[in-house]
Amino acid sequence: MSSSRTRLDVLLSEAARGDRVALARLLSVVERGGEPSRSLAGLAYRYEPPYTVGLTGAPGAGKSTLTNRLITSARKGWPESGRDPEPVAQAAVLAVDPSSPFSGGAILGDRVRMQDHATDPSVFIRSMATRGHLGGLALAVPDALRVLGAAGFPLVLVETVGVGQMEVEVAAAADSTVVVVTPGWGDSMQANKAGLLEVADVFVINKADRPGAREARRDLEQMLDMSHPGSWRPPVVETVASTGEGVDHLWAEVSRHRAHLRTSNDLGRRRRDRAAHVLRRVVTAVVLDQVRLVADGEAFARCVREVDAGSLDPYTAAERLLGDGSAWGGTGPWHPGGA
Ligand SMILES: Nc1nc2c(ncn2[C@@H]2O[C@H](COP(=O)(O)OP(=O)(O)OP(=O)(O)O)[C@@H](O)[C@H]2O)c(=O)[nH]1
Ligand SMILES: [Mg+2]
Repeated sequence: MSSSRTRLDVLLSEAARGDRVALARLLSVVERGGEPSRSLAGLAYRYEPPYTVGLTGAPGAGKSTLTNRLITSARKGWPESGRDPEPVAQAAVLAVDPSSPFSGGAILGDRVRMQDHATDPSVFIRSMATRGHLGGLALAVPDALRVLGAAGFPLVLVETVGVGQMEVEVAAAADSTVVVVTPGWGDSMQANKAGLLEVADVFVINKADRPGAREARRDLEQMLDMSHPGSWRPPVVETVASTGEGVDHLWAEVSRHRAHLRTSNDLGRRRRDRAAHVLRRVVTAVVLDQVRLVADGEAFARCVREVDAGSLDPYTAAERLLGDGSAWGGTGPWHPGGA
């Protein structure tokens, strides 16, 4: 075991014993990417991932306020496990902003909104940005979840700002995905309604104290009527996160979804699909890296000159560059335009 890996191993056991500084360090390793984050993945992926609840929605929809309340409900335990559910010993919150590489502003705002738990040692709150992780947040978030799992967190809430494709992808790294909308949401999310519908396991109409909640519900139910009739129809829950109204009900629906995933075997299938998705992304990122390496080389420059001079066509040139497969780890000859 290399020395950096030993150091990570030590940090991981410290984090598992409740050392929050060690845990924060490990998540910084994930964010920074590179060799250390690969070593860390080698350790963290051996552990069971935490149960992950994703919350996504437009900026200002009330996700952080809702997350803050949801932790309180969640700590009481999973309602579907009986009348006196076992409390969830500790929970973590990851706040992710895919639109910005640095989330300093978001950290501050989220800390304020989640201050109910700021001094609670069994709640860990952290903003995530990517500074160098290969594949960006789409890979950094799953890695961070594994680190939290290895540190012994049974439950993680992931708040993602935004409703674009990237945000939806980050949200889809969750076991249960909660899509947060507000009254009058329809117009602002026209572009990606289909994407949201695809990932939502539970819909929340937050700010239900404002006019238009009933119309928003009608809109959502209509959309759900027209979409695929799977075995799980996403429930629509109304909440007022600022007062906490409806939040226990929301948690009960999340819990019901978790029970559904378990009894239908969908949890295993989802996690396998996600592993395939993550692996595809890693392979893509590695291949692109190799392409960059080839394109920066002297042989490539020589080929460019020859193609430019008309003494070589680009296909033969590519074959020459990749032909013996050495650039791909010796996996055999490359054939342009065919499998
Ligand atoms: N009226 C009303 N206001 C709410 C409700 N929930 C949250 N707010 C307010 O809405 C504002 C935004 O709430 P946040 O929780 O920061 O929303 P967010 O979705 O996390 O925002 P970003 O992380 O910036 O995307 C705050 O001023 C909250 O107090 C609600 O149910 N009703
Ligand atoms: Mg927020």
